[in-house]
Amino acid sequence: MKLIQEVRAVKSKRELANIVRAQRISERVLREALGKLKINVTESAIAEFITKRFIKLGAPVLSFPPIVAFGKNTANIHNEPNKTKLKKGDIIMFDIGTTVNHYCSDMTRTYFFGEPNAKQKKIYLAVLEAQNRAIKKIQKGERRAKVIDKIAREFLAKKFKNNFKHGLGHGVGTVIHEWPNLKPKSEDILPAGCVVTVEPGIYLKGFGGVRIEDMILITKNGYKNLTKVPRDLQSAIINV
Ligand SMILES: [Mn+2]
Repeated sequence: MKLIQEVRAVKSKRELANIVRAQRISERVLREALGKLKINVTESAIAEFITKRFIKLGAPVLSFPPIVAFGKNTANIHNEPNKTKLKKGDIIMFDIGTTVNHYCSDMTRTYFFGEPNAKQKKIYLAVLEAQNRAIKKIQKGERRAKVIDKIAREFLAKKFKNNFKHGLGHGVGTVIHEWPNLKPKSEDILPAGCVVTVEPGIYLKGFGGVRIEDMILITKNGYKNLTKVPRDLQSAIINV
């Protein structure tokens, strides 16, 4: 017999449409927030802007309070937006999502305020590669959560030791973190029709961090990426 969490993980067309609508609204809000970035703006001002725009766009119940982090604060996995001001050379992290008819979206993007330095670039490209490897594994038919997690984790460990400090991803539905869990000890098998995040990250205390998070629909033979915001390095650089 299937557990209720496994039944709930498989989304109907209608459920999926709600998740996608929530995600598209998030993408619009992210674009707008990028337009508000300027020297000395605070994390909390940007977070408040994001919340206001979700309300204005008819999706006032957020999946979780927006995470906005500048500079060293990007090393905090769940940074609480504060009065930290944006400076040239900062890493910027957004982790945002909202709900449509109770269905959540979840997305993280990391940007550079000005040309990134060598170390910032190295972290970004490694996290992106880890994400791509995990997604490729899903594309090839791997459905064991811990194996998908391992692909990303082992790749990052070679370069950044144990600084990938959370699971690779989680299911998304009416709850922002639901079954299945993509993490090292998970016994979960991803069923076709479930929506999961793939969100590797590297966090270096005193320096900063990078996380890139997409929502993926698991299909019978592969996957569909539900996140439409580009994540190549060039797209992550904001001209100052
Ligand atoms: Mn997430």
